[in-house]
Amino acid sequence: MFETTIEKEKALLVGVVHGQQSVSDVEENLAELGLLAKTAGAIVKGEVIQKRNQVHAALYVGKGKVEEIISKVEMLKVDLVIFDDELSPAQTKNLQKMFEKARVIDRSALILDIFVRHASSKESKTQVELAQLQYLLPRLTRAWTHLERQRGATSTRGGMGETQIEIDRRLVRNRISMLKKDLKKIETQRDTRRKQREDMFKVALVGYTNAGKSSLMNLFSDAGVLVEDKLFATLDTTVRKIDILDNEILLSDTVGFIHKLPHHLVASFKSTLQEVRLADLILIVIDVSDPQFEKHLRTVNEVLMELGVSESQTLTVFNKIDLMTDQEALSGALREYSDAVPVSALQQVNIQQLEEKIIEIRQSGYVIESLKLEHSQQKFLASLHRTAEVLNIDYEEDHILVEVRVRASALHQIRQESQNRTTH
Ligand SMILES: Nc1nc2c(ncn2[C@@H]2O[C@H](COP(=O)(O)OP(=O)(O)OP(=O)(O)O)[C@@H](O)[C@H]2O)c(=O)[nH]1
Ligand SMILES: [Mg+2]
Repeated sequence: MFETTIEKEKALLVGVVHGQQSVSDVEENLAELGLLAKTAGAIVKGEVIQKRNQVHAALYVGKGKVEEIISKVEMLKVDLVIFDDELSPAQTKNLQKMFEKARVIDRSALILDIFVRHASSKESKTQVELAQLQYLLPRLTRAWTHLERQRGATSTRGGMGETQIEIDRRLVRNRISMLKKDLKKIETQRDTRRKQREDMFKVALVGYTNAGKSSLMNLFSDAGVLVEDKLFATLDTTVRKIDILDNEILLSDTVGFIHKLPHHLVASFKSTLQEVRLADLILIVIDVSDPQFEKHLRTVNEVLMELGVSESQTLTVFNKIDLMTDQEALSGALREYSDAVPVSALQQVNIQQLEEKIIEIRQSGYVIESLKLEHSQQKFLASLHRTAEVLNIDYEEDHILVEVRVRASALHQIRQESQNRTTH
C-alpha cells in the first residue's frame, strides 16, 4: 500500500453549488468534508465556494476561482486543496499544475486515505488497496513512477518501447488482479462460516458512519468492537450470536456509509457487506441528533439500493436521543418516521422497546407447524433443534408429535425432510 501524507497538513476545502443545490447544502457538505479531513489528520484552514451551473471541463471551478484559490493557498500556507466532488483525472492534473506545491485531492481520495489508516485485518487491507488502485489507475502520471520500486517488482520491465507510465499501469493492473484473487479466497472462507448458521435469524446494523452501530453491537454482545468519535472507526464486519428476550439471533456490525462514498469502495467492500445483503432484518442506525439526519437516511438507502438489498426488511433506529435538547425536534422526527425506534445506546434508553420490535418482526416472518415423525427419525428430530425452534414434543405410542416455529421460507424444506422416512 502506498504512503499517505495527509497528517498535519494544512487544508483548504473547495465546493461548487450546482444547478438545483442551495449554498447551505454545499456548506453542509463542506462541513462534513472538514470532518473527514480532520479524521485524516489535516488541519482545515479555510473554504472556498463557487456557484456554477456547469462544471468547468478542464478545471472543475472557473479560472477566476482558481486564481482566488491560489492566493488563499499562499496566504494560508496551505499544503492540500480538497475538492468536495470527484475530479476527473484531467482536472486533477490541470489543477495540480496551477497549484504547484499544494497537493490537489478530492473527497474520494480523502475517504480512501482514511480507510487506509483504519484498515487492520487482512480482508479490509486488501479491499482498501484494491479500491485505491482502481481509483489511481486512470490518474497515473509520471509522479507515480516510484510505484515500481515500492512494490519491489524489479524484474517486471516490459518489452521494447514500453514507457514508464505504461509499465506503471501494467504493474497496477497486475496488482489489482492479484488482490481480486486474494479477496475471492477470503470470500470463500466467509461463505463456509456463513453456511453453518444459515438457519438463524440474521440482523445487520447498517448506517451512516459515527451513528452508533458499534455501540449498539457492544450493548447486545461481548464483541468489544472499537467505538470512537471519528468517521469510519469500523471497517470489518463482526458477527455475534446474541440472545434477545430468549431468542437466538445473529447480529452483525459493519462499515458505515457516507455521502458520496466512492463507488470503488462500495464495490470492493461487497464481501464485507454480504452480511447485510443476506440479513433478514436491517437496522438502519441514524444519529437523529444530527440536523442532517434525513440526508443521512437518504444516503444509507441509496447505498443499500446499490448493494441490491432493497428487498430486506428494515427498521430505522434513531440513536443518540440523549443529545436532543429540543424535544419538539425529536417528536417531529418521530411523527414523520412513525416506525422508527428512538434509543440512546450510550445511556441505554429504550433498548427494551428496540428488542421487542426486533422479536416482533422476527416472529412475523415465522409460522408454527406440527410435524408427525416416526420413532426412527431421531436424527431428524435432533437436527430440528438447529433449524427451527422446537416448542413441544409429544412421544406417543406410534409416532412423535413435534411442534416447531420455523421461518416461513424454510417451511417447505422442513416438511419435505420430515416426510423422508428412509434417510432418517
Ligand atoms: N451521546 C451519545 N453518543 C453516542 C451514542 N451512541 C454512540 N455514541 C457515540 O458516538 C460515537 C460513534 O459511535 P460508534 O458506535 O463508534 O459509531 P459507528 O456507527 O460504529 O461508527 P463507525 O464505525 O465509525 O462508522 C462514539 O463516540 C460513541 O460513544 C448515544 O446514544 N449517545
Ligand atoms: Mg463502528
